[in-house]
Amino acid sequence: MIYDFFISAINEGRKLLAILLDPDKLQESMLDDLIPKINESSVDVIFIGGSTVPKNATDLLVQHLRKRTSKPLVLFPGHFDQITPLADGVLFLSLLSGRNPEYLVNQQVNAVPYIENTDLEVIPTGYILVDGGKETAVQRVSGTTPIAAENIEKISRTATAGMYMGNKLIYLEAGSGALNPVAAEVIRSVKKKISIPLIVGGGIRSTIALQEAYDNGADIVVIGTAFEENSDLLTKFKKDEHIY
Ligand code: 1GP
Repeated sequence: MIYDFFISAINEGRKLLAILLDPDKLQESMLDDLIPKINESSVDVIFIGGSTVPKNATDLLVQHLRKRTSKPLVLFPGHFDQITPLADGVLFLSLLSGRNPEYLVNQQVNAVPYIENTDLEVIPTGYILVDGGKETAVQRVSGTTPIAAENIEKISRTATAGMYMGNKLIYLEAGSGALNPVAAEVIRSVKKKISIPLIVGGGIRSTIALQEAYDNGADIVVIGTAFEENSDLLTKFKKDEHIY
C-alpha cells in the first residue's frame, strides 16, 4: 500500500522523491529517454497528472509506464476524468486554499464512479496553493487565488484545518514551473503544526532547492518541470542512494 510505504519510509527517517509526469506534455519519444533514467534513479514514486490533460491521455501514459517500470504509479488529477483504474493510487485532492466549491467538493463527487469498484488506493490530500511568483496552470484552471507566500499564518492554519478534516497528506504547491518554490519558513511553520506527511512541490529545479525543502520539513518533494527539461538531472539521484 502506497500510504503505508510513505509512513514507514518517513518513520525510518527517509525523505521521498516523486517525479511528476504530465500526460499533456510528454510524447512517447520522451518516455523512451525518461523511463530508464527514472528506473535507475532513487525516485520513489511517480505522480501522474496535469491541469489540462486530453481525455484518455492518462490511461495511455499509465499503461505505458506499467509495462516499463515497477515504481508506484499515483494519480495527481487536475480533473476527475484523469482517473484511471490502471494506476496504483490516487491523491484525492481538495483545493483548500481556494474557495471554489468545484475543487472543494464537486470534482470529488464526480470522481466516485471512476474510483469505486477499482483497486485504486485513495489517499485524501489537502492541497494548498501558495503564490509562486507567477500565475500557474492550477490557479488558472481552478479559478482560485493562491495564498500569499508571506501569509504564513494562513497557510499553516489551512494545513492544520486540512488535517483536522481527515486528510492523510498535506501538499504545499507553488504551481508547476513556479518562479519561487514554497519558502523554507512556510514549510517549517506548516511542518510544526501537522502530524501527517508533508508534500512540497512547484518550482524546485536543483538539488540545493530539494535539500532545502527536506531540511525544513518536507517529507516528499515533487519535481516535474526540471526533470522534463533536463532528464539528466535524474542521474544525480542514483538508485539506492538516498539523500537521507
Ligand atoms: C506541480 O508540484 C508540481 O504540481 C511540480 O512542479 O513542475 O515546477 O516541478 P514543477
